[in-house]
Amino acid sequence: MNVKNNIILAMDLMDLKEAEIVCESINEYIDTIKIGYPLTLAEGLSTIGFFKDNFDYKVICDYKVADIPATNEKIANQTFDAGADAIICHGFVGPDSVDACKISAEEHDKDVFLLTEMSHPGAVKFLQKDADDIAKMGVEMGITNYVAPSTRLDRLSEIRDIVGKESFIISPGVGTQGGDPKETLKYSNALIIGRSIYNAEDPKGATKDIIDSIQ
Ligand code: O7E
Repeated sequence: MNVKNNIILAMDLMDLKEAEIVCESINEYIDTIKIGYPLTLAEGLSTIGFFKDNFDYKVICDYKVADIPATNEKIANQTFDAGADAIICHGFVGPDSVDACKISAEEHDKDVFLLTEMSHPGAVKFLQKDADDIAKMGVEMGITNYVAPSTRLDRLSEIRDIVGKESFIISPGVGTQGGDPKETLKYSNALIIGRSIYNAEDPKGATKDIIDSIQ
């Protein structure tokens, strides 16, 4: 996936009008957006089409799909039928569940991202110890898109080593959660950034500052 300026906007505002205002202000810098449960539950699945029709964005649906294969398949099919370009699924549920999302993505000619280790402190308790194996599973399954944290560069670097330099890694945790944009891009292909942009007094200026800092 090509991501303009290596920045994916994590749009977790829960009002579509407010989201639209932010997107309009930073439109020249952004061509890829990640939406998740906050906005989808507040405004509906049609938000996917809204961003595609009005901004021509690539839309990554962060539904962290983590169910049995039959249910994952239904969730992924609904998401792609609504126009998503990619879906994010959890890896801890195992290969059969991940495969259901992968097959759905292939049938729709879209992408699947595998979430390895998460960026928040609590991820250290359970998820971290299995994250390398999740990444290895992804490689064995032929998955080429991954999510790994910007908040722990040693872990991000290790996951990069496992998935290889040809894989595409996107990293949340920059800014508000403490991750550094430039350091993260030593290992990652794109940054997922939410609050540092959409909560900024001047989202356009905040985005420009991040872009300047990574050049
Ligand atoms: O901290 P922010 O505001 O910049 O937002 C980060 C976004 O990335 C937010 O939507 C959050 O749900 C998501 N995220 C993490 O913060 N940490 C993770 O480990 C994983 C994600 C995520 O996006 O998962 C799938 C990519």
